[in-house]
Parts: sequence; structure tokens; C-alpha cells
Amino acid sequence: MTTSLVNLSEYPLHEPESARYQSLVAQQKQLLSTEGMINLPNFLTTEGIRTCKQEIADRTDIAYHAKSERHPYGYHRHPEHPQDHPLNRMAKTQSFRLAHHHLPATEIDALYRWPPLRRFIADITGNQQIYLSGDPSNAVVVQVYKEGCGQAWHFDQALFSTILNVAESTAGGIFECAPRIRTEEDPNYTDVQSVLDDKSDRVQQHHVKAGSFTIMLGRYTLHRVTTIEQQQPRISIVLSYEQQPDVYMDLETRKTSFGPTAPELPA
Ligand SMILES: O=C(O)CCC(=O)C(=O)O
Ligand SMILES: [Fe+2]
Repeated sequence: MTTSLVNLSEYPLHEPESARYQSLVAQQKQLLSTEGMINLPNFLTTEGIRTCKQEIADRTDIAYHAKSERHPYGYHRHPEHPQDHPLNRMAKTQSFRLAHHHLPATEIDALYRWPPLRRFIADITGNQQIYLSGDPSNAVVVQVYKEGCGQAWHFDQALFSTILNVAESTAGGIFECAPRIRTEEDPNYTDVQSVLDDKSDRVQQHHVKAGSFTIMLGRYTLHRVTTIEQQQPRISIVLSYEQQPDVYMDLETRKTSFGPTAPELPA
């Protein structure tokens, strides 16, 4: 079944030895490293989009309404810095979330675990091997952005992020990013501040389409989803892969992201 969800004629994930696969990977790997983000259109088949949407629609009533305030680097203010410092620029993030623990025995979960997808992402991100997240909730997160929802400017915890776009937005809901604006050593407050002040020329806007697949260096790429201004929700599925096994989200972020009833971490 999983194979019918992915557009294998354009993206031959099932034939990793083929010349087409190799050249696709070489090209996208290069783009990711220079651009910090790639978007692969028509990655899901029509059936793939339909299946994901149906599994999500069947569960929307159990989604967690996550609302928080954050700055690009985290959730806590830093009183030692001025009010307008990027570490104090709080902004609203809001979406309805279905986490991995809401999605057992789904096609979405099967796709997340599908070894050829993992191989493909490892190849494009230049890793010998990548691992499924150990986190019972954060491994797969469906983001349902209803009208008024959106994500504030932020960096991800994970080095790279992979996002299946399932339903697009035509009014608001734009994916904006400033690729590779920071490094591990340098938080680059100056350039981040220009982005927050709408004064940066580093910001790209992507009207991501349903069925496309995004891979981004999310830890170093500042990104956000602008407020959705339509009744139809924008829906994305964030798949988390890691460079080591048994990676978990920190406890506090788990609570903010998934609510008080999310499962505890394994002992
Ligand atoms: O939903 C999206 O397109 C982006 C999600 C995101 O940035 C995140 O969950 O960290
Ligand atoms: Fe993110």
C-alpha cells in the first residue's frame, strides 16, 4: 500500500540503484546544501493525498489545540536582554495537532517507517543512516492549521526537518524561511532581528502545494507559517528522523506541543 502513496514514476525511491534515483539525489542534495530548503512537487500521488487527508479527518476531534508564545530560539524570555532582542520577541503559534500516539496502524505511520523513504532522506541530507525518532509523540506530527492558526518564526530542534504537505492554503499559510541564517556556534541575533523586523532580504516565500515534500535544515533555517486566512485548513505532516537512535523531545516542549495527556517517555 505504501508504494501507491508515493509518486514513484517521478521519485523512484524503490530503485535506489537506478541512474534516475542517483541523479535525483545528487541534484537535490546539492540544492539542499546551498539553499537550506528543497520542495519536491507531486511527491504524493492523488491517492496518497486522499489517504492522508482521510486518516486525519477521522481523527480531528482528538487533535490537541496547541497554543503558545515563543521567540525564534525557544519559549522563555531573557530579562538580561532588552525587550526588542530576538530572545524576547514573543509571538503566537497555534495549530491543531495529531501526534504519533494518535496515529497507530495508519498509512501515515507506515509511510514514516517505510525504509525507502528513510534511505532517500538519508541520501539527500548526506547521512549514512538516519533513525526513526524515539519520541512517542513527536516522531510524526500532523499540523492542522485552521483559520487564524500559524507558526511564529522559529528554529527547529532537529538538524533537518521533513514535511509532507497535504492541504495547501491560498489565503495566508505561506511558508517563509531565511535559510541557513544561523550556525551551531553563532545564533546571529543581528540578522534574525532584521527578519523579525521585516527588514531582511534573506526571506523566501513558498506557496507549498498539496502533495509536495519539503526537506529543510530546520535547526539553522529560520522559518514560519503565516496566519491562515481561509476556512479550509492548511495541513502538513512533520516526519522526524534523527542522526542517532532514541532521540526525544525535551519534557517541557512536549507538554507545550502535545498537551498534558500526551504519553510519558519510555523509562
Ligand atoms: O507546517 C509546516 O509547514 C511547518 C511546521 C514546522 O515548522 C514545525 O512543526 O516545526
Ligand atoms: Fe519548524
